[in-house]
Amino acid sequence: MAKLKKRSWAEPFKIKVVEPIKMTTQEFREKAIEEAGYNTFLLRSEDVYIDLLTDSGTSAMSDYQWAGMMMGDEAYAGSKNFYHLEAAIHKYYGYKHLIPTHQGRGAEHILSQIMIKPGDVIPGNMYFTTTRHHQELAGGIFADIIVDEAHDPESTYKFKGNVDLNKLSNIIKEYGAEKVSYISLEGNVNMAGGQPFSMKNLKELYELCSKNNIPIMLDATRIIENSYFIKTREEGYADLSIEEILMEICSYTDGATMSSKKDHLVNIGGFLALNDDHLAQKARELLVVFEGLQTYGGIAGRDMEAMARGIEEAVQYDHMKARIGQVEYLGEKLLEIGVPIVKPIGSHAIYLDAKKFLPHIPQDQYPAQALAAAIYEDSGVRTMERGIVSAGRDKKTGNHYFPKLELVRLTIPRRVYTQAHMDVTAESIEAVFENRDSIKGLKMVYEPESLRFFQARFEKLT
Ligand code: P71
Repeated sequence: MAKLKKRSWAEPFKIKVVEPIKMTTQEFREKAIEEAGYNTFLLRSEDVYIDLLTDSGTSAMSDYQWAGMMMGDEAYAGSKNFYHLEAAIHKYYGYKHLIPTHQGRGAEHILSQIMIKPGDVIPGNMYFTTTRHHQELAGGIFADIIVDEAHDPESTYKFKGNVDLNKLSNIIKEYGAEKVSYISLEGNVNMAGGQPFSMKNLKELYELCSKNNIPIMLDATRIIENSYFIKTREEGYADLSIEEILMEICSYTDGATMSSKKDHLVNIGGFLALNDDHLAQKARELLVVFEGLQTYGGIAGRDMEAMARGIEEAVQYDHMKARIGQVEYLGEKLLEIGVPIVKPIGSHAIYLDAKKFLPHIPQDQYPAQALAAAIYEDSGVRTMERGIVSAGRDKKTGNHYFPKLELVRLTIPRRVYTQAHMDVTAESIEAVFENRDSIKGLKMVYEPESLRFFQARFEKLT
């Protein structure tokens, strides 16, 4: 027998329940995407074969989590599941106050309202759509302080989520530290391609912020995945557990917003976590107006239990190795084929570089949107535009933002698809790549005022 050259990862679970998915024809899909205004958000999920729209709320829960769902204490006040979740946050993240919210943007809303004064600036390592929107609704101005490498899909820098401290210093000089509400620091930066920051960079950021009395608020949505990258990519961290790395990250921050729909392996839920007593009190006052009572904040007791249990599972090394291993498997296949993708491969998704994929389509004809539609037409694989449509318009000038990154995201739900699904996906992308010259640009025929990507409608240009 040939000697084994490598030892593969495999999922640390077996499958107990399956959900059949529908197979459709090309003709059916062409009609479906046309009816959806060439917007993958407007497709019916039952018309999708492999759903790579998002990793948000799409995870498969474990039997341990499902068992927890049966233990839901749906009391209006003081549910025991709240205390389980609170204990999990203390144990794994270390924050003092837990303020549960229905999902991540609920936490962003409250954080923005309690911390941002009109005219303040909020520096961030790139932006996330809902995060920036809530900052702007509170009267704040977002300022991008991510390293330049993050805007370059070709750069293979290992920590493209890092903050450029010079950019931050310049903002502090320009506005004055008292005008900086907080640093909005995202783990595994979604819009940059799922790219991590390093612990070294965070420590330097912490020093600079401490000197200037500026709090750091973590977007912890994928911070466990960021912790895995620190373990596997950063010198000095290989022997630490994901748990230890996670706790160290949080120790340099003052609080966090969380969409549990990602790292925590649940279908709904999120929270705001804070260390400061006074801020937590202000947050709870808003919580009861917008979300729910302080011990449920818009989530059912059973869902809080599933979150608490999901956190325990998410920090397991074997889980992360398989989760990120699957994303890398798909990414490496695409690289072999020669498809332009953002490098290095991130934790939760593969991002196609639509500018390179479709160089004949100008950015204001929405190349990423057109590519996402073409992939659906080819195979029923649903992806998401992350380019000019997602970036929206500058409120002052009314012009489109023209982001450097014009991407299509193939987002992998956790514990849901198999390696064969990844193969089928890669083969579809290859087929679309071979026929790329025939793909046409789009015209926007309906544009919502904010977060337009969710509901905008398009027509094919001829
Ligand atoms: C994703 C999502 C879900 C989404 C949101 C908006 C547009 C399209 C898709 C949600 C995030 C996120 C980060 C880093 C906060 C939220 C909001 N991501 N921060 O990637 O990735 O959380 O959806 O629970 O409100 O598909 P929420």
